[in-house]
Amino acid sequence: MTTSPQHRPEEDDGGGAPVGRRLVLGMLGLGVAGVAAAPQLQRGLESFLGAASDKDPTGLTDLLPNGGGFRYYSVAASVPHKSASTYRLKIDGLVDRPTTYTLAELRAQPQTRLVRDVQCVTGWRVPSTPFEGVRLSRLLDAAGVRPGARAVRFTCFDGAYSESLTLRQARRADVMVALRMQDKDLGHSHGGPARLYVAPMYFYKSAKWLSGITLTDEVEPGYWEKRGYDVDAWVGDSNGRDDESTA
Ligand SMILES: Nc1nc2c(c(=O)[nH]1)N[C@H]1C(S)=C(S)[C@@H](COP(=O)(O)O)O[C@H]1N2
Ligand SMILES: [Mo]
Repeated sequence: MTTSPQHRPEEDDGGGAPVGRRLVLGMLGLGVAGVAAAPQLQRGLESFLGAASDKDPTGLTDLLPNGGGFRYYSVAASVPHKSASTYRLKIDGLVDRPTTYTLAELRAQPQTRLVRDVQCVTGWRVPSTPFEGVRLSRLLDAAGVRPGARAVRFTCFDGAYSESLTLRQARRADVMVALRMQDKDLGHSHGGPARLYVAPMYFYKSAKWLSGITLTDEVEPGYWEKRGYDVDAWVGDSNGRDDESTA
């Protein structure tokens, strides 16, 4: 047994098994009822499927909702869908001009495109993945960050997940509110209509279904960080488990 914190949403308090895994287990005839009680089976299945798409000997991971080497992660059992007309992103806290953006307003801002590897802390990686959206620094400047602000907290309309960055990290040019991924509008399962994208950090920093950006005086650890993950999640330089043996 390992003593390091694990990255297994299906074992968390309140969460359900990720939909993609239910789908695959169902396809394999294993049923759904035993999933939450059978993390060992879950891990066995994961190694059977391969840790990344290019190692998947079965092609089964292509049938997951996200396909393309991505794993679907949600700590919430179900997440409401937001459309272009119902989506809102609110920026508040220690700012001079609290602002609520519609999706159209976010799309009307200058867009930045970045192509980097996506790296989950459990070992899977998706190389050269394009993300497009609005630089977070731009939204922060528009809101007028007050001198006392030191950190940014992100909240999600799944009602469960949260993330955080220092203000300095949040102002980096490779941190954005992403509206597109792989040259398509961000779909629901990848956190659409808008997610945070923190290119230089492990993918758990990239909060899906982003609904709130709050300027605060200090960093408040996010969902996984309260459960043992590093707040400063630089790829290759934190968590000490960037390898498949711990997935
Ligand atoms: N709201 C929310 N955002 C989240 C998560 C989550 O469970 N809920 N999981 C994180 C983790 S651990 C990873 S690896 C990525 C997965 O993104 P994907 O589902 O688009 O592959 O989302 C991150 N953002
Ligand atoms: Mo992850």
